[in-house]
Amino acid sequence: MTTDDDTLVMLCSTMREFVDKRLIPAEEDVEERDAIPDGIVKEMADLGLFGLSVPTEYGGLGLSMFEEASVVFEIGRASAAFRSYFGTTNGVGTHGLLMDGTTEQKERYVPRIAAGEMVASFALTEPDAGSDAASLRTRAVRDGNEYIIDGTKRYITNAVHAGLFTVYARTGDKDSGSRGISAFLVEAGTPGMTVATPYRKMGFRGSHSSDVLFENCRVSASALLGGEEGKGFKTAMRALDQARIHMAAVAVGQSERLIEEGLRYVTEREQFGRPIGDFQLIQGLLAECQTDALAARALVERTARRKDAGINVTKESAATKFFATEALGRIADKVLQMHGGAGYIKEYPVERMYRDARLFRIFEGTSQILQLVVARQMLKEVSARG
Ligand code: COS
Repeated sequence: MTTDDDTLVMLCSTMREFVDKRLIPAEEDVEERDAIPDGIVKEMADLGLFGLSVPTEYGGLGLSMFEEASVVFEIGRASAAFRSYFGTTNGVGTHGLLMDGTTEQKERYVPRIAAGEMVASFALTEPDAGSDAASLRTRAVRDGNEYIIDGTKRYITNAVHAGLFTVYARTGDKDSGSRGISAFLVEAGTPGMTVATPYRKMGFRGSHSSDVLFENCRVSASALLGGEEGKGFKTAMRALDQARIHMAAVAVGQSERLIEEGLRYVTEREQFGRPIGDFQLIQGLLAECQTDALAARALVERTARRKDAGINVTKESAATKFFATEALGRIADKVLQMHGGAGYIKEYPVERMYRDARLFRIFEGTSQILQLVVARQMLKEVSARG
């Protein structure tokens, strides 16, 4: 741990208070207006949420993975849109830069990112390259002291807010696979780059995802992440390893909030002359939800501690996101069921949370891709033992 236990407890209780007093009361407004109020974005920046995992030398909070997960359990209780606003900046949009960027690249961008002055976005997915990330077709061709980028990126979260994009593009030939992919730091407003109107999604209102189009977009050769071609795919995979632990922690926060909502409802709602929480079938649902949430929390904590210990957690982070997000799906469904008809109308947060929960099993690796990552690592471990 980089922070002592008391400091972490204080930080988490500050976050809990912020969620209860500022974020939860603003949820309906965010849902209605499909936007996070500027004042709340500023408060999130002031609390350091854009730089949770950024080292203190760049102005971040410098939290370990365990500490970051502890904070995210709290923030994750609020509508997922709030976390999403700083999520790419604190996560996939910045991890690659921190892990593989040159000193100049880090000094140029990371302090502004950590201060919340520059939103960072992660541009990997394409119309024909989602789960099969290594098949991406966006090209970056060297031309003197510049690269020319051409291609389309899809479903890029926070693209409309971003000041910086880590764009994954092919510098090798079309058959170069994962080894022909490089990462570029592209600033918003670079000529040749266009951010499309955000998609209308099932949930996550207040969080925006758009296509980003590159047409003859020239960037300086100094935008090549780490100054070396062909390293981009591994950068993206390592960034996702870390981001999946963070995402699993958000899923735990959402699960715990759903359980709070369920408990409130079953203790207030009366049928057959008693609160419905008195009935054993409802108690069964409560116990299943609680068990799933406890198991997910324990798994996130274990994986985070192992990452902090310097252990490769590719397998564990995939398993953790897989379990925690599937658990969230089960919990959202059961808590809605406890609400009966009330769960299907917009007056109760569970209706929104049920729709939001669905995305967790898709972004930053679908459950199916995560299963594949886990099983492949297991088989690799067997063959390494010989
Ligand atoms: N960390 C470091 N290196 C990794 C890695 C990781 N987690 N995962 C893969 N690599 C390396 C491999 O070791 C291999 O290196 P060598 O070329 O030196 O052997 C290289 O990257 C290619 O790996 P692999 O052969 O496993 O790539 P595949 O194309 O077969 O599959 C999957 C990779 C499917 C796991 C990958 O494409 C993936 O995670 N897809 C999902 C992407 C995703 O989550 N998208 C969501 C959008 S972002 S919000």
